[in-house]
Amino acid sequence: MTPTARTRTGSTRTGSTRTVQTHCPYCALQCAMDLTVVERPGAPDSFSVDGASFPTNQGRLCRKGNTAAELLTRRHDRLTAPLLRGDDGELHPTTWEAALTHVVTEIRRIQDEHGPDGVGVFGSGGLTNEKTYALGKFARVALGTAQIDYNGRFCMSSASKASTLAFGLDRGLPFPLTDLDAACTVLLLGSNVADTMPPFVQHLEGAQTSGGLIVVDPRRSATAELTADGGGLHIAPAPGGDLILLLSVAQVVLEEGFAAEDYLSRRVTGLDAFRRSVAHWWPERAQAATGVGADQIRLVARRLGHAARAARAGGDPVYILTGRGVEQHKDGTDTARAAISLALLLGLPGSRAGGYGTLTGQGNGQGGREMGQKTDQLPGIRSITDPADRAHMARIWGVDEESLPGPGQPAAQLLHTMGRDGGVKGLLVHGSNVAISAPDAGRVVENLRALDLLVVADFFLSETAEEADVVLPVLQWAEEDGTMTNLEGRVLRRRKLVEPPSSAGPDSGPRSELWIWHELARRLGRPSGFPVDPAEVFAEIRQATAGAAADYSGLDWDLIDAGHAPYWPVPSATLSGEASLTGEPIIGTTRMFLERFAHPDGKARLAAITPGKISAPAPGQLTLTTGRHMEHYQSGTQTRRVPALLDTHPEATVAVHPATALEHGLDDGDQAVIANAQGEMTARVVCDAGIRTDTIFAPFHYAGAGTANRLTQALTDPQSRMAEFKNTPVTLRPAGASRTAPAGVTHDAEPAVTAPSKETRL
Ligand SMILES: Nc1nc2c(c(=O)[nH]1)N[C@H]1C(S)=C(S)[C@@H](COP(=O)(O)OP(=O)(O)OC[C@H]3O[C@@H](n4cnc5c(=O)[nH]c(N)nc54)[C@H](O)[C@@H]3O)O[C@H]1N2
Ligand SMILES: Nc1nc2c(c(=O)[nH]1)N[C@H]1C(S)=C(S)[C@@H](COP(=O)(O)OP(=O)(O)OC[C@H]3O[C@@H](n4cnc5c(=O)[nH]c(N)nc54)[C@H](O)[C@@H]3O)O[C@H]1N2
Ligand code: SF4
Ligand SMILES: [Mo]
Repeated sequence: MTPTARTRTGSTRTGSTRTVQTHCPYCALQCAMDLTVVERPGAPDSFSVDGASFPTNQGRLCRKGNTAAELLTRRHDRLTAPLLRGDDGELHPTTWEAALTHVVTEIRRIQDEHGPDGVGVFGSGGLTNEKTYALGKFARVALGTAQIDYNGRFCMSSASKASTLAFGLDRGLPFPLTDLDAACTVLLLGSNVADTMPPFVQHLEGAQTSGGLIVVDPRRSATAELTADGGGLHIAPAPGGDLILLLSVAQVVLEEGFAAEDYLSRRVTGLDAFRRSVAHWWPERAQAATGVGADQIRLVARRLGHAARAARAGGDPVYILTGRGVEQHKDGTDTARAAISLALLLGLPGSRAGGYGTLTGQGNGQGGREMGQKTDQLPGIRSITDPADRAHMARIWGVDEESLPGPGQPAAQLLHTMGRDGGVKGLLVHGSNVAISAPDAGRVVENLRALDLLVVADFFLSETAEEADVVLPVLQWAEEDGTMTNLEGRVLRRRKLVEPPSSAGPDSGPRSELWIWHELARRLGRPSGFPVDPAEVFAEIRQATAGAAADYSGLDWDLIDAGHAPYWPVPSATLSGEASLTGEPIIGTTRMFLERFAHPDGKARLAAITPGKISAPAPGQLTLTTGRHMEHYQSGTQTRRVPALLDTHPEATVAVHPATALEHGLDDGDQAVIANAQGEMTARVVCDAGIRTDTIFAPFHYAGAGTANRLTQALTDPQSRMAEFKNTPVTLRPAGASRTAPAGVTHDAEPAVTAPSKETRL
């Protein structure tokens, strides 16, 4: 059971010491922390961070959280004044007045020439709810552009689409994270929580010790390693093999009578179509396409089948969870849908027997995907094409419904066409470093340079900001107030502790983004509607989302400030409170779908899933997959500036199986060149006997020649428009060796049956 979490109510002051109760600036686990500043006259402030009691982290923090305050003290590279590119081609400090005047003049010029859609906006799942909401409104109302999308397209879009199709609604974890503590079995696909959310691992301990932790990952990640204790399983498919693997597990579940017949008939539609579509994926057929032995596929199905049967009879629950490893593919939606379908077959979602969840990634990855910065969406997960949703938002925003644009281009398309025919000519970026994190980053950088106007708001000069015409210095984390929605759908308070550093000149210094949009809107002829106070924006979010799927209307700023961290949806009518197991007051919908799913008939949807052609590397090629180190966050703008983190992982690396390294003339510690038709990257080889021999793994955190996204292709999932980040054909050679013909784009062929290395087999 969860220890009681005290309500996290605000700030305390003793002498020159002040502490705020807040949450980590990085990932969606949103670990609670007490952040303290000691103000010393004549000396720089000093900061300390302590993990605090909250159900997701229970006092623990990872190395990133522990060192988060170091970024508050950086002076030499913190952006403190707006920068404007001069005639000499260099960025020079300027005043806000000059910077904003330039931005507005250029926006007007571009829109006069190319229409409102000539200017685009790129947002982020790292922004607070208030900033996300205001950015979506700014794009539609002040710029009048359809061209807004955000980095969550590269993160949560496949799982979000799949959950919406299957359940009618997408909340990453539709249950409290602490429900996992009681699990006997957890199937974790393509997620490396031991590195990406270390305090999360404590919630897997129950499943781990009872031998029920099953991790699916082409390499023996730190999380896969957890299966070594207690008799869990590590299954190592070839990258992209997950879809057929899941369909085959489902085939065995159906064939061997493990399906939850009663639950399926009461709560689910589409079973027959799904059953027909998986019927031919018997394990012996699936093993060639997945790189996983038929015996292992059966073993997974039987373990899940037995555990779920016991759970339905009142035993410990069973969960199926997905991460980016299975979702960031050109068939990521189908793969997430297959995971959900398996959970439905076993009778888990919306029941006490367990459930399905996706592990949201960015700090506000959940709120960020529901406040209207997605190109096809309005706040509350309203649809930008639905007449009733448009009418509601037009009323809230005080504009004509006809003036609201429709959907624009999703992230990859926006970035791959900008600066070219048919693409935007101006782009405003808030909270993303696309020069490093977007697919086919080489093309993205070329396109950034081709724009007439690139405006980047950041607190450091990211690699994307380096390309900008105008850089706007903004507030970071502990310098601003706001709310964030964590991976369980709980709405949390981010609290301001300190003022931003001042700058040398007058009329400069970092400003809040709410202020920036207020000022830009005013200059663009929208003098009202863009408040600078986050509490005021939050009040508008309540109205905007009232009656919508992601309903925040029953919340208010003071309630969240009082530390209740409610779970959405919170329609006004349910604002009554519910006592949790721990006595902590909780408001909102802790467990979703217990009575009904969110489709109009209350039922979840199964449907036929038909995999497309299977791609496999051509002879001589390897599959590159990408991901994360514990010490670096995303494009690394922040964590590459924390010395302790940079020292641990100072440069790009590539994990290569020792046999593969030998075959390619490489040894541990050598510099290698990884290449294909998109580009090349250079990385230091780390020999890893835990990775498949046909697969190599590189983190995407680095700039310059170490940018893994120089290699990723512009392929996207047709349903979610997620990019293919985790299955890229490449060649590998020692740095300095002569170049052989680069690998082309994915070649469609019968898949190579490459057995996982001995170490990765069970
Ligand atoms: N340290 C750190 N933590 C983070 C972040 C960070 O940048 N750094 N980012 C945050 C964000 S935004 C996100 S989205 C989450 C991401 O969190 P995760 O989803 O855990 O992160 P990844 O490392 O991208 O991928 C997870 C695993 O998928 C495996 N994988 C790769 N290809 C495949 C495949 O085809 N199939 C399967 N089954 N597995 C595959 C990789 O080997 C990797 O171990 O982390 C959050 N937390
Ligand atoms: N190859 C490969 N590529 C990937 C992935 C992968 O697994 N493999 N994962 C994808 C995923 S899941 C994600 S989420 C993306 C993330 O990649 P990005 O979108 O690049 O995310 P960050 O590196 O977090 O970039 C955030 C930038 O915004 C700044 N920033 C932080 N907070 C704020 C704020 O409040 N306002 C403003 N204006 N700026 C702020 C930071 O300093 C930083 O420069 O990368 C994607 N790219
Ligand atoms: S796990 Fe995520 S939220 Fe927790 S301390 Fe680490 S980066 Fe911060
Ligand atoms: Mo992400």
